[in-house]
Amino acid sequence: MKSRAAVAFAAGKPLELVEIDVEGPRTGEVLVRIVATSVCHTDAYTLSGSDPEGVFPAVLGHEGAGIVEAVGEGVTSLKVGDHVIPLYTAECGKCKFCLSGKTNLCGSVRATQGKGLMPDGTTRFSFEGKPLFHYMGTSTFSEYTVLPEVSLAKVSKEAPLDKICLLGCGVTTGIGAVINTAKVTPGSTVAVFGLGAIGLAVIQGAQMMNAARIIAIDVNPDKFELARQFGATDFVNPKDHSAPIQQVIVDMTDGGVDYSFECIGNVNVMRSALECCHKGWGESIIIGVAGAGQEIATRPFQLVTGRVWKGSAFGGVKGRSQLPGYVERYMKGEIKIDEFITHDMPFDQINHAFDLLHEGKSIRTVLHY
Ligand code: NAD
Ligand code: AHE
Ligand code: ZN
Repeated sequence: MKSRAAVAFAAGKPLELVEIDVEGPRTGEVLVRIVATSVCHTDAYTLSGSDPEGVFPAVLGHEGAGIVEAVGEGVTSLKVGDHVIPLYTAECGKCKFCLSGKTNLCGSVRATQGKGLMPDGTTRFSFEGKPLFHYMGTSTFSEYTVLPEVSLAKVSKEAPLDKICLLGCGVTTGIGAVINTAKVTPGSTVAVFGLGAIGLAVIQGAQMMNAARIIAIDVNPDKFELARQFGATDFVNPKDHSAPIQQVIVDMTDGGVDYSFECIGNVNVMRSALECCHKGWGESIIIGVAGAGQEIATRPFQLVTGRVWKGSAFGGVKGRSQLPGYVERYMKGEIKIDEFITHDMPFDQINHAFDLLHEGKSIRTVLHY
């Protein structure tokens, strides 16, 4: 079938709006009509060429929501008409990872997903007869996309797809990192570095966990007002200080924070986030994605003296079993999503959505097909 899509033909170039060919679902696969998708910084990161797994030409996009259009042979858990959120972290329920009870990472499709291919090693997308790669197992920048069954969470039909698409990445990642990865305790002091959708969702999660003090840190002061609305109590612009930012935070908090979250993808800030943690127990969670070749550094003494460094992917959330609950909580007003959506536009304005993100003018832009 034909599908409208925004194709990344090469790193560092704008997406091109074209009509691509999409092959039907094979065994264990599902064809989905994406109704809405948003743009996450990780899409921009891969498009920039910094992602070691970035392959081109590809159909990017991983924060979407849609409706099942067709199912391949052997698909039992989904049927035509079901509402779904694509998952870049699959959940097969059977692999060593899924059975470990220790992680949300799933091994079932990850190897081929990282190569831009379906689990059988081939692609369902092509343009002018030449193959296009998939991305993160989701490729939501095509109106019709094919995913493995294990990469789809079935959600309530009552929920608006143009809002819950944000649960495909940003909102879930931030809230989940607080609840599942850090397990923030009531009364804690929390520092959040970077106030895009991820950082704001961390603030929302910290407020849900009754943190006493939430310090919002960004070099763009325009982000502070929304951070305040999500529950931040203190606001720090590193540009206003000559001292290293970790020292500023340590001085503000009688020795450091209980938890910090890096939501930028900057390895220098990751160090600051660790070093602003309290001696003996402070934990720092890396959420930001750093470019190829980048490495983190600190004095080992920081860890010897009790600080803990952790990372979080998709907020530690198991998509198929737990995302429907996030949708329900949004419907009950317990999780905010609408407040992240600063812009709404037709899908063909997708390059503008990338520009707004780069310029620091948007939190999330929802694109409608
Ligand atoms: P974003 O671009 O909307 O937000 C980043 C924010 O960081 C901006 O407000 C920017 O002003 C701020 N910033 C930049 N440099 C800074 C600095 N030196 N000090 C303080 N603030 C600074 O991005 P986003 O969509 O919120 O994504 C944030 C990061 O999280 C990205 O690296 C993205 O790839 C990553 N991410 C990771 C996961 C995961 O599962 N681990 C999921 C989603 C996104
Ligand atoms: N491809 C990159 C790594 C990218 C990465 O870390 N992705 C995050 C999700 S970002 C969503 O916006 C993640 O969940 N990683 C776990 C996984 O299995 O990919 C690289 O460095 O190769
Ligand atoms: Zn993302």
